[in-house]
Amino acid sequence: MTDRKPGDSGTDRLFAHEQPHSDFRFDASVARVFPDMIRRSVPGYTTIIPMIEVITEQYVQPGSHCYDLGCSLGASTLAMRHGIHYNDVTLTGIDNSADMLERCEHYVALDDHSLPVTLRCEDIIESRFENASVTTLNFTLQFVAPEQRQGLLTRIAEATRPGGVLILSEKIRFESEQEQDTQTRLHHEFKRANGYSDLEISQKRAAIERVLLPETLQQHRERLLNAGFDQVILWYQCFNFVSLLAIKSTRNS
Ligand code: GEK
Repeated sequence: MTDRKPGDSGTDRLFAHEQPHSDFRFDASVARVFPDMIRRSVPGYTTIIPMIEVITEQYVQPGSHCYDLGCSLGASTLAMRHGIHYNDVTLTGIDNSADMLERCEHYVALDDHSLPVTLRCEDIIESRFENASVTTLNFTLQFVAPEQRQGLLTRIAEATRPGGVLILSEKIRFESEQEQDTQTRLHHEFKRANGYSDLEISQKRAAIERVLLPETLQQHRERLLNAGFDQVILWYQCFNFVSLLAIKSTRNS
């Protein structure tokens, strides 16, 4: 198709032409344009990434493990890496898309930080976590089957040290139909302002509808508390996209 190298990234035109419906998948064509796609589609993404570095720096503990679950091309992984100033900390990025991880390896290699990054191609539902201080789910939980979300978060909370955190960013939905409509319209305006056509917006929406299943802020809060986190803070919101900080209290130590 092109002679681009794996580290190159293209402009997202995946839904620019009329095409038969198929569910969205994190395949090679998505991996090729992913940095452009996520920046132009997710309000706040370009703010959240550098803040993941700031939050990691605050909560990482010496001798602990850090995890980036659903790491894609490693933007959140590298933000975490730059926030880690202990050389006895491990950082692991996990994704179940081999196409994404293949490109992720190149971005990690191009990055100038010395902390080793381990990349694992696996389903996070089956991953094992231990001795964690900072774990990130940056727009990944929304792709996990709803009935598997509580179990995953409980395993993360159990593996998290006192004083450790989970950074959880998600697209959310709203109880109020009126707010749902307004926030969705504003999100689509954001995409239009970033150069997506009405056709691209509607075809992407149809492709992702059965794959990305958003929940309300209250559902997320309750699940995180049930999982064993002690405090849940909404630290960022832009339209229907939020990021939460779930903290495991030091009192349990
Ligand atoms: C970033 N965090 O740039 N197991 C492993 N990986 C999964 C699973 C699963 N069960 N389900 C989905 N993924 C990144 C962005 S993108 C968000 C994360 C988006 C992976 C999937 O392959 C994809 O790479 C990632 O989660 C979600 O900060 O595209 O909106």
